[in-house]
Amino acid sequence: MALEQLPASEFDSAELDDSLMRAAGSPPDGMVQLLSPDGVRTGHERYGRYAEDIDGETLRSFYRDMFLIRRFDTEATALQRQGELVMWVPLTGQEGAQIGSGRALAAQDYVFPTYREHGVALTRGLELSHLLRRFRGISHGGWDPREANFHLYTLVLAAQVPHAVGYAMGMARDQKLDPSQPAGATVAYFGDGASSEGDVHESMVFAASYDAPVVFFCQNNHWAISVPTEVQSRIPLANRAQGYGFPGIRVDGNDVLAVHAVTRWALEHARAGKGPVLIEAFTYRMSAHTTADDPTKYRVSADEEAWIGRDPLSRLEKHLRASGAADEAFFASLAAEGDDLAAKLRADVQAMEPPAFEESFAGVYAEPHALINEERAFHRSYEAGFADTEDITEDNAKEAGA
Ligand SMILES: Cc1ncc(C[n+]2csc(CCOP(=O)(O)OP(=O)(O)O)c2C)c(N)n1
Ligand SMILES: [Mg+2]
Repeated sequence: MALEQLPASEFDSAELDDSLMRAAGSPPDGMVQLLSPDGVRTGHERYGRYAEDIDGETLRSFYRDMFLIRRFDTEATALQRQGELVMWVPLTGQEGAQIGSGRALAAQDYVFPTYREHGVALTRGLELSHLLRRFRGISHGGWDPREANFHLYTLVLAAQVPHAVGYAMGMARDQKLDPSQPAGATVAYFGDGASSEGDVHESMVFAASYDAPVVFFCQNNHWAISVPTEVQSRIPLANRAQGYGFPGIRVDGNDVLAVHAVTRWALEHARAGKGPVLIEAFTYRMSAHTTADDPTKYRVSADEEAWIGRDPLSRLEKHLRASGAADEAFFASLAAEGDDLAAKLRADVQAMEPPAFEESFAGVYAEPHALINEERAFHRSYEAGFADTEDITEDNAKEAGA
């Protein structure tokens, strides 16, 4: 095909039907919101009561979490640019969706994240530098998922969603066997792009059939790398839940309070054995897909600027200042805390040691496994083949007169 015959862009939005654009891409009526972009707190007939007890102190702590994870994200991006990380996946813009939902979790709940859920990791108390181990290329995982009920990052789109359903079914059965244990639920995080994967649909059918205690939490950040949401769905993603027979809620993902309220409701619903819920958090990926991506190639800056006006941090800051819940000293001390966190993160990353040989093979199966034994033996002999490489390099250098 001659170059001039190629379309200017793979997905020309102008060619898409107007109603389709409205359905999937722009904020519709009926989206749950409890904090307007100007920082004004409002109510909601159904979900408002799930935020009634959120006072100034809790709102300050929501802000603190969002601020610190954004600072963490900025530092991780800088570390990648300086060659300390192989790649980084920024979360900027999605702090409200992640902190709001993460802070609704109970200790016994279990999270299945994608690769971008740094904010949720913070709410689970995960040591943040551990998130960077994989991106430094020194670990296949980086943490023990059982310690904070936070599964390893999953790079294969939607692969974690069936896991979340199966785990939820197991939790429900365990709880039946031992009713003294608190009922728990799982949360399956995935993106608007991943929502097109068969794994998500199979999971939803299965979860509905067995009333699994799972919350499907879709962050619609408008992009799957360079593909806009409009291409993934002709209807709002939350409406898909109806087809599976369980509730679907579209929430303003940049409103931490609204996200918190609907997630609390959904988790209660799931833990009570009433079955799954789909939450679509309507948000925006304000940064690149990863540090290997250049969004200027496929989206216009006017869109990015419009979303800056809906920033989850500045809307809560406006509310905290206007309501008198936080003063200048609060923001100043938080900025200092963020800088300390960034400095510690940098030091931790630079001090990271490569993993011990055995570690790469541990944790794949719960018990010893013949295949793993074979692979470990192969790699040991493979690495042994390089044993004299250093000497050879030194000899070559001597010969070359270095
Ligand atoms: C099964 C599979 N197909 C393709 C990819 C390549 N890929 C990585 S991220 C991505 C886009 C995902 O978009 P979305 O689900 O909206 O999540 P986001 O990155 O926006 O958080 C694609 C296509 C992959 N990792 N796994
Ligand atoms: Mg996306």
